[in-house]
Amino acid sequence: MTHTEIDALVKSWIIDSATREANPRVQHIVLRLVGDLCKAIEDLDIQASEFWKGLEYLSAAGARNELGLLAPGLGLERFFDIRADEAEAKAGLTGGTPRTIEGPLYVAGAPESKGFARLDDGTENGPAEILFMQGTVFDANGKPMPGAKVEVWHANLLGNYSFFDKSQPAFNLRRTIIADDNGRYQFRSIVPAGYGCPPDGSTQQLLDLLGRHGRRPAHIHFFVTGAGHRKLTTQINIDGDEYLWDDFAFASREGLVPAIHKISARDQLAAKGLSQPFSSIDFDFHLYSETPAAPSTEVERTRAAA
Ligand code: MBD
Ligand code: FE
Repeated sequence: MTHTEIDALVKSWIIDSATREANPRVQHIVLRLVGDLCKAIEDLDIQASEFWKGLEYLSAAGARNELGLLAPGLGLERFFDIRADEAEAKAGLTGGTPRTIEGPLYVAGAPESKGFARLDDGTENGPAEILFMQGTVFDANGKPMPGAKVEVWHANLLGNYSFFDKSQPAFNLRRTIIADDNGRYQFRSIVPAGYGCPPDGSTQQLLDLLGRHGRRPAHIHFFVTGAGHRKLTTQINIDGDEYLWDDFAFASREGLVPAIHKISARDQLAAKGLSQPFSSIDFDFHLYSETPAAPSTEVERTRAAA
């Protein structure tokens, strides 16, 4: 069939068959997606068995709750970031901290504290490198933002996230820190390890067929919010990771790889009450003012809550 014939046929199925009031946005999107799929079936001569294999794949991925992992693995979550960047550039917003994807592993409701939090429960103290990370949240005018909210979450030494990994205590390596009177935040944690897709899962199954790995470099996630400002969703990467520029989720960005310093001077250890060296990262967040000129950065999606 020609594409024109396909368009007419799909319109008859999706639009002309309506007998009741429809949601026009849903009609528009479904028309487009079904039409594009039929054209792909035609152009690529996709066989019925291949089509059903694809549906079964998506069913299995959904049943395993892996669609939120598949999306970044196919670059789709990154694509929304590229578009959000374009929208902000068009609205004249520049100079803020780069965004990068949320990923599927945020959990709402982490314990909240002012200025400082310790994220780890100490159980990985032996093999782990202690990490202190600190900085200032700045508003759109470059002024510190007391009261800004820094939500932080990251993996443990096995690359696993609490809540999804039931062997960790609730909210391990997850906290909400309210910036202090100087707009400063600081936390103590451990330097995380990189993440790997479940080897027996749906996402890895497809990655294997694509000849790809399912690894992410070690990283730390953030939501940063402040009154009158656009929500920032971002991550920092741990410099030196072998996957730093080879992330299966395409989330590494210039500007999100801060220097990580090894601190071993006696007085600096003493100041932290430590007897072993630790790593330190300084990283500031720069937010944009809320504006109707660019779509909201508040993404509605179902998130876990513990
Ligand atoms: C992660 O930790 C993550 O951040 C993403 C985007 C995908 C899988 C695991
Ligand atoms: Fe992650």
